[in-house]
Amino acid sequence: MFCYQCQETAMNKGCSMKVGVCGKTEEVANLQDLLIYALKGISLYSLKLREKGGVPEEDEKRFMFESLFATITNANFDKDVFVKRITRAFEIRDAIKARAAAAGADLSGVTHDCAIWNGTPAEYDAKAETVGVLATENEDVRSLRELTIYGLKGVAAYGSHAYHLGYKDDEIFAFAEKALAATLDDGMSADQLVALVMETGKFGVDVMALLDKANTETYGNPEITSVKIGAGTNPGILISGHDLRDMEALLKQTEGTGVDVYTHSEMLPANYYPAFKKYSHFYGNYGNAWWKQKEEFESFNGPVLFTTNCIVPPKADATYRDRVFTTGACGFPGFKHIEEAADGSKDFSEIIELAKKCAAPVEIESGEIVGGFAHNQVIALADKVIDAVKSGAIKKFFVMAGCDGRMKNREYYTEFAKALPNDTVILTAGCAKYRYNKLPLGDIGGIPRVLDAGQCNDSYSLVKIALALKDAFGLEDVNELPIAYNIAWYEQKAVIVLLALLYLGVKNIHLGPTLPAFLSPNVAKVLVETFGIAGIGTVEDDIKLFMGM
Ligand code: FSO
Ligand code: SF4
Repeated sequence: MFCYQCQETAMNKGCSMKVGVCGKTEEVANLQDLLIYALKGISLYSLKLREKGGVPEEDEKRFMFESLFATITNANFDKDVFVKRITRAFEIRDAIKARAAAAGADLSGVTHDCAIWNGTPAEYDAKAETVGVLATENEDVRSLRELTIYGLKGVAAYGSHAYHLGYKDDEIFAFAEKALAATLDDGMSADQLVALVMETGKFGVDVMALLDKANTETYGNPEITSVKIGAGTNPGILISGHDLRDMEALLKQTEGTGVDVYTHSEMLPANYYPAFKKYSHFYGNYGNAWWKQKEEFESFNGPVLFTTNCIVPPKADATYRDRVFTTGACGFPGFKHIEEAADGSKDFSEIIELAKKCAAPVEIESGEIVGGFAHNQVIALADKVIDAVKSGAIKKFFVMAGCDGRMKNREYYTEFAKALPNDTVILTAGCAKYRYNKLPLGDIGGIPRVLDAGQCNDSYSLVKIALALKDAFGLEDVNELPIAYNIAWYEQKAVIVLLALLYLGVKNIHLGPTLPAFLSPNVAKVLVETFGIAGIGTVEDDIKLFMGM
């Protein structure tokens, strides 16, 4: 096993023991590598099929994206899922190969082992050990290939959510195939690989725009909302992850059952959507970011539904193990998985019946938090915001989007938010917000000092807001705005958010709490020299740096 895809990787070098820091076993880590390898094999033939005017089937494209998604940190820990997916990947690969051949494609050049290996499940473990990240020997090539693949995982996650709502774009699928195939090409120069990374960022922008369209056209534009963070007296179901279609299905199916619905972690922004606010049994948000789940699922008392990452393996004595359900790309051995029916629906009745037998949640905090500052809402307030900037009431915006995590060094973000001068505003998205969204930071002339746009994919909103401000101030370059970027990352969706920002030309992004282990020194140097990427320092030094003091 060797995995270095997330921020919590062992010693900021790589997880190479029997179990990763996230709890992923060696077996699962290796099978994930083999699945990615099989997807590369599919991609080689998909490209050939496309050259002849063909296109992979819908279920094949969806399989590709959900498979990439399943390998994201904390998404799926279930070995059996990966064995099945690998077998299915080889079937799809061979089916696409046959269709490409039938269409007249010349397949004689497709000789890579991933396009032809056809072992049985009994052989997967041994094979998997030979196809991982370290199979690429040159550390810079490995770094750029993996940066591309991690970006693609983010693209695939967001693309999957959009797909669930019926929104898709074949260009994004085609790019993913091209990029996966390119990671096998030993003839690519470092410059070509850097260009591939940038192109991945372009598709990051496209997929976030697609998901934004899917979410807002289906459920309305997020609006300013006060979200209750206490607990009621009815039993509840806690829903986590990012999939709004699952959210809607759960709200519909729980209506009139006497069971309330609460969001956890990244599902908090569901509270901001008009289509969900109409449900009176949608109580509010319970708890904090993903990594607090071991305590918060205990006190919640009722069932929990994961629609995506981030799952933390429960402790041996966890009482909630039997009341956690997964759906979509995520999974954990022992958690019940709710499959999608052939018509695309999901039946959550087992979760609802279980909830009815559970005690109401224990209240762990009380009050309300305010959010819903996605692009439409902020642009509606643009005059107020622009006036505040022009009058000097707002000196600077800080984009503090991304992820939260369990390591102590993330206390930096709470301290940084506290130390920011009172004439600054934080623009946030993703679970990073939990480090400061409950602090009493006040407002500036009615504009809250923490503006939460939504989930990590809603970082797209932050970009739209920045571009609107650029136009409003008549600036040429988005970097001329009084906006600083101090972003926290954890997993691969944050990687695609970062690549999207770089593609859009945003400079001088500070990334923490540590720089990715998968950036080799040379690749890190390119990012520093070309984009001004930097890590974080002490709160005091960074405030001085950002405020130009
Ligand atoms: Fe957080 Fe987890 Fe949304 Fe991530 S819950 S860490 S970047 O999955 O996707 O922000
Ligand atoms: Fe380690 Fe992160 Fe990989 Fe888990 S996802 S094995 S913590 S690098």
